[in-house]
Amino acid sequence: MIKLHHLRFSRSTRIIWLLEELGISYDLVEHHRHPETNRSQEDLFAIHPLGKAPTVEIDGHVMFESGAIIEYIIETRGEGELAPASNADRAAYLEWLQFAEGTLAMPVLLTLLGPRFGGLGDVLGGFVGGEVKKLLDYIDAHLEGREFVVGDTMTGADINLEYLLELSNLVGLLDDRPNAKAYLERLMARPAYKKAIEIGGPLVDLPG
Ligand SMILES: N[C@@H](CCC(=O)N[C@@H](CS)C(=O)NCC(=O)O)C(=O)O
Repeated sequence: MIKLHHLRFSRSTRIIWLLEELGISYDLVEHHRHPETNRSQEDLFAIHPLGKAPTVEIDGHVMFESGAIIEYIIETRGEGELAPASNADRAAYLEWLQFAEGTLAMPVLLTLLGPRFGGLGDVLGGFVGGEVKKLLDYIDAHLEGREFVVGDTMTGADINLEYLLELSNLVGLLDDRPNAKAYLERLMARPAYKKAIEIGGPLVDLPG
């Protein structure tokens, strides 16, 4: 049985969503952020020295890093679901699966976290703003006429990307990117996504 360590208000909702899409049963262990620092606490560090969410206990391994977890679960338990429908799409699939955390996450998260730490300043702010614009424009253009980022069916790449688009949307970054916004809304309307939110709570702790 997969044991999923879920941190409230975090990316680990992705893995709840993945498991709900695939109809795989799992044990969920809920962890909470420190009320002041907003970081992981000892209970998550007791599972893995990095204290990151998501972390899963699977096939005798304690595994972190969303993209690897998504790929491993799809490969070992997906029975073809959420994998690219055609082998010809595999290169693009791996590229998009890794793009979310490898390239998009840092500038999006710095944009969101910057104000909490007194702003990014002109130089870093300029760099991050330029990256966010370039990357979100790229995603928006790629999604023109497409339902999913790869092929004609949903894959793990869509699940990994959604979290960062949802954060981007919260700060208005998708307002002028209609393809990305419509794609995000389609993903958020999926029954398994809604179930994941019911189980794991919202991705972000919004005031009020
Ligand atoms: N690239 C990693 C990032 C993992 C990560 O930073 N998770 C955040 C939650 S969204 C976390 O564990 N934050 C708590 C902390 O670092 O103290 C992944 O996609 O799994």
